[in-house]
Amino acid sequence: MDYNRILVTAALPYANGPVHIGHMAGVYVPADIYVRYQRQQKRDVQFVCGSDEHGVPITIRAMKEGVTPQQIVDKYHAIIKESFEQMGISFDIYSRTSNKLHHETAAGFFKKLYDDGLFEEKETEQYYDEKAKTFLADRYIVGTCPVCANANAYGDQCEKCGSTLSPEQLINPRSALSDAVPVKKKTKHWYFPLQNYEAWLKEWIIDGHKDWKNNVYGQCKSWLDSGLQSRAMTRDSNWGIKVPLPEAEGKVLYVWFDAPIGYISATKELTGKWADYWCKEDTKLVHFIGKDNIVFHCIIFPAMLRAHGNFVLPDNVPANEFLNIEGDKVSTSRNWAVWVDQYLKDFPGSEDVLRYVLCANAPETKDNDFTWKDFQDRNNNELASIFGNFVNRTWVLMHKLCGGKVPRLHEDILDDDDKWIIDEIKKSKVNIENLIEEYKFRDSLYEVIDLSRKGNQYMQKKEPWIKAKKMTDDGPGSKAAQKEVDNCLHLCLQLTANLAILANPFLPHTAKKMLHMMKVVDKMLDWENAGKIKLLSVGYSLRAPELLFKKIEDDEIRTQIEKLKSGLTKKEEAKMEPAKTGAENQHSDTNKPEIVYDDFAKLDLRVGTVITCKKVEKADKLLKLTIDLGAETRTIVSGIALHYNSSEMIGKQVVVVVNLAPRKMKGIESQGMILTAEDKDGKLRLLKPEEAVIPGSSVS
Ligand code: B3M
Ligand code: ZN
Repeated sequence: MDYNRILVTAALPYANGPVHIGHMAGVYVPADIYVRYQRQQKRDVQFVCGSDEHGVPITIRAMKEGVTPQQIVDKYHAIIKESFEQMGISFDIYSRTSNKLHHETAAGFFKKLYDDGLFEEKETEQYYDEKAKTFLADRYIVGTCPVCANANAYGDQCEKCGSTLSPEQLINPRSALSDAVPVKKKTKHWYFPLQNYEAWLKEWIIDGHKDWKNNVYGQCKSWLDSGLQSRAMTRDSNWGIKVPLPEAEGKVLYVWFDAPIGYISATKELTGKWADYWCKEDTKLVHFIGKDNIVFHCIIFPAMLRAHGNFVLPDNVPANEFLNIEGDKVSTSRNWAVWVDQYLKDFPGSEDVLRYVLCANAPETKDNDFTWKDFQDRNNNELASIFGNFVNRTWVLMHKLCGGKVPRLHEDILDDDDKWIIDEIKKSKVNIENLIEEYKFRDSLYEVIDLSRKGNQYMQKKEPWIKAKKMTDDGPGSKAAQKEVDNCLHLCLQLTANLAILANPFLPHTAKKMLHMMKVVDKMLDWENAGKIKLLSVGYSLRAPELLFKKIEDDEIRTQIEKLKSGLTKKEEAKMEPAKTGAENQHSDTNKPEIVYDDFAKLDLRVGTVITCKKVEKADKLLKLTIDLGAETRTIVSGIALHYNSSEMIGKQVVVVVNLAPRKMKGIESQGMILTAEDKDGKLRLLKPEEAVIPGSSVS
């Protein structure tokens, strides 16, 4: 299908805190690269985003800061917007879901589905806080995690072990608002029957979108394979968009119902032609998101759009995985994060360095790690030493040997090296555009740097500074030498102009500086100019060189690492230490009290062999295994589904704690626990004997 316009959306960040580099790497930098490239292609593209200002994340934050939700969203909306602007994330609109237009649009959307009879009304029992006189959303209920015994697990998730939970599973639940023991109370809600769209979704995604990234397609498939269910689209709360029904006092739209409609409202706010982008079949709709948003963008929102009718569906949802920091998961509660607003204060003028590092290291196919050392290395060894150095050498030599003007290209003496570099420029353009169209931003950025590397190689081979010595002789060689110097610098200058075009999607601030040095207008950045070697006219005088990238010193990096650690408690810092030396398991907990042998001997650990293994339905992280323990077989539910798939588990030997009291998970009784260790990427790895042993062998 040929498209006539492109609508790009980037996930609406919750206005409950500043954005960190994980958000940037996963969503906003790739989206911006894509959009800038499309604009250079002169395609009709709009880029919409805004703050997500509803839902529990906002009210929780307000509670923590002791202010109103409105104060929270006003504060963080401004901070986030500013960070995006400074980082050069070039939204056509950055809106917010508290806008009147959005409230009307989302409520209208709900009303249409309601009027069409597409919701199910259900009365259920939910936790209620009698002290605070309010129903408690999952996040407002805390209690002990049934999986890892963390005393502060939330009603929807345990942040310590990552298990997905429901409030009923928590041991000793209590209200996060008042500490009261919650009671069950009846409440009515409107449910969207996703199962009615299952057959259609299967056809649309499983058959129709094999082109989506593996991580996206795989997650969708696993959701669809385990069957869809009705999902409540309303909540008991007074913060959000009021449910537009007279009997719905005290109820608001579920934040994941209203937030994606925010893309539509933002487009409405942006242009009177919003319906072209949302309703015409020849629109290419692309959602840039992080992996935790996949189900909402690939299943729930498309089903909503389909139910409503008259909307286009996403052509692609290039979701990224997560970016860890210094070997550990980003955690806003532990302040283990690099905040963009802070970065911009500490490294003014280095927006492109961060864009570069985040793209070069983007978690496109798996979780990836950001380290300050890698940041420094990439800046110093790639941006400064390769890209910056090439441009700077070209400029200095052109001023010294060609009077500050673009020299002629003498076609009669073009040699193989000249032809090679001309060819490389052309090839890079084609490679970069193909890779960007396929959402492979890391690889495309690599091509940009590689082209500048080739520029350096070319110049090194040509050695214009040596030839320049002959230019000062009066002999017959002087003219020939000048011609060779002219050709080398002519081509290096044309290469620089090409680099500005090709680098612009990734490094827009740098491209702008390069345009200034070349004294050319923005128009030169049109993509159709890339690959050409007649961008700068002969005789045109150019400005003095500007420093594109400066080296980052060790102490700047040290300061950042200290800053990162300063947010941690002493206990957490002690835990981090081994990671820095690389000596031991970085997560080893040095804080558990000493035990005597008898304590250890209480554990009955045995080696077993996995006989069957199946994914637990409606649980992202759980696998159900049957394990041969020699004298018996046992059923064990283990939270390793994100790290092992069921087929690869079969036949593996594992270490099992067999005398652990059984407990139910998702309705299945788990009769023991499998031991794992976490590797540096946060992946769980099984513990197993070095060589196979007889099932049932005890571990001591
Ligand atoms: N605010 C979740 C998030 O920030 C949510 C995205 C909404 S996109 C419509 O991860
Ligand atoms: Zn837990």
